Amino acid sequence: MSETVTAAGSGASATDRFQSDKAAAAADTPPERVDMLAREVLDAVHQTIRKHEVTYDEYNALKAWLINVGQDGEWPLFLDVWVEHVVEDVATSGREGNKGSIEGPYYVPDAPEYQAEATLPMRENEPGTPLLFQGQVRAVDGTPLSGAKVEMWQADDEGYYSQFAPNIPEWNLRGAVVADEQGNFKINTIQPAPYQIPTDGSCGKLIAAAGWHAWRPAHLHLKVSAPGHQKLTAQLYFPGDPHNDDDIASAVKPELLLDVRPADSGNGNQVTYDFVLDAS
Ligand code: MBD
Ligand code: FE
Repeated sequence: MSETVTAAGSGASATDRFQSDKAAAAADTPPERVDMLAREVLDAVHQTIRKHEVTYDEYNALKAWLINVGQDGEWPLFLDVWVEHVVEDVATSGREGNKGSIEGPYYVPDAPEYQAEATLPMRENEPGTPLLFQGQVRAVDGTPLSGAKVEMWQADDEGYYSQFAPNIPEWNLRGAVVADEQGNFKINTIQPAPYQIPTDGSCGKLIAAAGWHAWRPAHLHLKVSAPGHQKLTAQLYFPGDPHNDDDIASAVKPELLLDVRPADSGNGNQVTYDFVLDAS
């Protein structure tokens, strides 16, 4: 029997991933700052309770829900969907180069590396519309960034990510492409499907209880880096997607919409998108 896709399955994978890649690199935050931040967050919670006269039943429902978020492994999903976009905004507000967007819970480092013109790893007859994604990486002053690295990861045509859903090859639709001397790259992939965050876990319960929807518009994830420059984490979106205007993760910006056209090859679509990186 094949494993099914569950919130607890993808949640456990995302939690393990985070614990092994990022949790150890905890910020060295001074106690004065921890004190200030913790107090202000708690003050905001207390104020909300007083303002809306939160009941014991509601308090206990919240307590049970918070316990379940952890048990489902959905803290990475919860935080990346409802909090990360503000952290990203604050962290990148001074940049002159490309707008970025949130990383989300499904990045995996050290994907297979390719030179300048590549096809992302995919299954034989990978379902979906072929997409040629090409562009150039430059500095703010227009200098091409020779040897820049473009890491890309995305959902498949059913909205599933490799390593976070069962029965998908390990590096499916994940790769790192090293641009040529002129900073140019060409990546062959397929167009991802819109993504619905798991509805059978705690995040899904919140969405249902609040009468929200669980959709993110179809998107490509990217990290673009070059020596001496700030790494750009971005997502790119497809015009016409019904959820570009109401992404559950609030991670769409107008600068991140692609201008997709029929491919010159006659096979699927193509799009050109250039990246401009700020100096570090
Ligand atoms: C995703 O694919 C995603 O990109 C984010 C930010 C949250 C949940 C799923
Ligand atoms: Fe995603």
